[in-house]
Amino acid sequence: MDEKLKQRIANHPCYSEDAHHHYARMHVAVAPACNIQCNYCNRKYDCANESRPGVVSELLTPEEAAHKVLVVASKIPQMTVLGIAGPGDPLANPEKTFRTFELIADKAPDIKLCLSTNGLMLPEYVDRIKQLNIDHVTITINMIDPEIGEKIYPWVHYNRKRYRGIEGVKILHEKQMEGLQALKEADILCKVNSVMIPGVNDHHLSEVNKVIREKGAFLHNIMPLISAPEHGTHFGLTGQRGPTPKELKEVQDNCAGNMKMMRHCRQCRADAVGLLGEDRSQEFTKDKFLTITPEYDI
Ligand code: CLF
Ligand code: SF4
Repeated sequence: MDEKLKQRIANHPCYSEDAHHHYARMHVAVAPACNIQCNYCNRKYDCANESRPGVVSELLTPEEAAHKVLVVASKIPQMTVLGIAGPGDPLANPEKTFRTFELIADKAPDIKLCLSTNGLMLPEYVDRIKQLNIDHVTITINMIDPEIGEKIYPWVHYNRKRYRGIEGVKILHEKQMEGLQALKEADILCKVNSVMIPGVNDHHLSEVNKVIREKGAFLHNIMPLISAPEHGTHFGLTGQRGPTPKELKEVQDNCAGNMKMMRHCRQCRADAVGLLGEDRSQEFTKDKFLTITPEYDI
């Protein structure tokens, strides 16, 4: 890896395995809406593309979010990255998401900005992402074959219309590929998350890996499906299981010869705060951070 690239990931705990021991990230939950349906998601909870399902995050306005970032930065100096990852899809809430990034770029310019999306609206926003100097974008790509996608996504909402079944999946797939390409052209680092769903896309993920590698993704994070009936997701209710640790490792190992794999993901909350694997979100709930330090009021 060249020096410049090393610098770009040096203090990002998700993009650099070394960094995750020393640097913290935080998420702000400003993006409630979503434009697709994943069978592993129940909208009452955080976006399971990047987050632990079954967790409800406290929604913030962009101003509250910026306030929170300043408070957390003052208490946790190792906090280097601010991510927006839900609880829905950040790019299905573009005003809220970009307003938050703008405020933070203005008030705390040293903090790296990070974004996670299902990719449907990505081609439309790559220029804006570049302008705001957001150098890390995650796309969740679970398939490159719409027939497999049909088992994962019942519908996609695009341009004010709902597309069911394979028609919707084809749009999603196209936009994900376009988005990935556009990130590459804009020289923005891209991580791809794939949720491993046994019997659905487990054997397909090596093909996903091949395509995203060819298109220039920097890192691949294969995450296990977490499916519990009490979360009320389609997969949870139909008894779809997640992979065993051994099955997950086998798929990751299979792809590892080809590109850099992320293996230290902790499937965070949409309002996570702290080192990966450490959950300090309860120290910074709205009632706490808004009253403790009113001087950060935006
Ligand atoms: Fe957040 Fe995601 Fe950015 Fe990291 S998390 S938006 S890339 S700053 Fe990291 Fe958490 Fe795994 Fe995500 S451990 S769920 S990969
Ligand atoms: Fe849920 Fe995220 Fe999928 Fe939207 S993209 S349906 S919030 S898991």
